[in-house]
Amino acid sequence: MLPTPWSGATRMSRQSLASTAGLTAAEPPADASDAPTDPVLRVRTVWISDLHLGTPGCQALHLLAFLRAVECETLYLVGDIIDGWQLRRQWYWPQAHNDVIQKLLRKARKGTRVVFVPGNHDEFARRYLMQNFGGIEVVEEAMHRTADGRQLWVTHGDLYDGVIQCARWLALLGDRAYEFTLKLNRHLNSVRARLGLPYWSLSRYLKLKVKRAVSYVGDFERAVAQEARKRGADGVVCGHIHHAELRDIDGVLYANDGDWVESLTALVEHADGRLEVIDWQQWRSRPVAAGCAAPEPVMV
Ligand SMILES: [Mn+2]
Repeated sequence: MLPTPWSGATRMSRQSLASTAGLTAAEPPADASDAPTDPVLRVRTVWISDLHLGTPGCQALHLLAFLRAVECETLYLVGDIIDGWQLRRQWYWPQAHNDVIQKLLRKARKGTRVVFVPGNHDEFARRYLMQNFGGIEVVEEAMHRTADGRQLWVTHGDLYDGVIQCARWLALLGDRAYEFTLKLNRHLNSVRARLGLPYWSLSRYLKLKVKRAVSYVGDFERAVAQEARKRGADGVVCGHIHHAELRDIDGVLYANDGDWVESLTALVEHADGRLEVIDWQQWRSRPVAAGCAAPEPVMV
């Protein structure tokens, strides 16, 4: 007899809600012997961003698995949750994307504090700041206090992105261009071959792009860290550049929760205030007995 895939997570959810006093580190359930092997990640806080629901790129099934496995007191949705830019061009909304929304609403209903900080792709939500949708708070930015007393400023980050700030049209173009590039690349070389042209080195072109991208990422990280310091925060939690990270930048903690398009990552705060980047692919395949931490956790 097989248990339903996530019955374990549901049972644990009730248990931990009943004993959230300190949300102590994960303990095996009393009936561990016959419990399904699905892991449960019990933490104080979770930050996820850049889900890009409404696009084919969104890894909704992995995201659902993560949302089912994780339990927290507070869940921050750090922007680019629903991709309004792409939905306006073409409607794409499969069942799994609906399921993600339902899961988020359900968490809010069941007692998780869910806070939505809109990003640039879901900037339409910025019209509804300070409102509440089915228990989900919509705020422009947030200040989170960790269990060990640190103040973390929570923002999507696009407002500190030079490209987006200086030329919105360029950013929109860039988003579209990225999609096109993927399609174009497939056809490009067959066309060139037909025209009798030699193979064009895509890799050389990309290397050049990456070099520029590295300095772009560095600029972005420094800009948000500086802004956090201005606000008197000890650190910043953001998303936007689809690259999970946890490190110190000139005495300010820079935390990026990554994305659910490519990297499938989240940022979590443990009961004691410790922060960790969860790589979902790695985490779900780790041995269950190992407790809460990922195999090689990055912690600050
Ligand atoms: Mn963004």
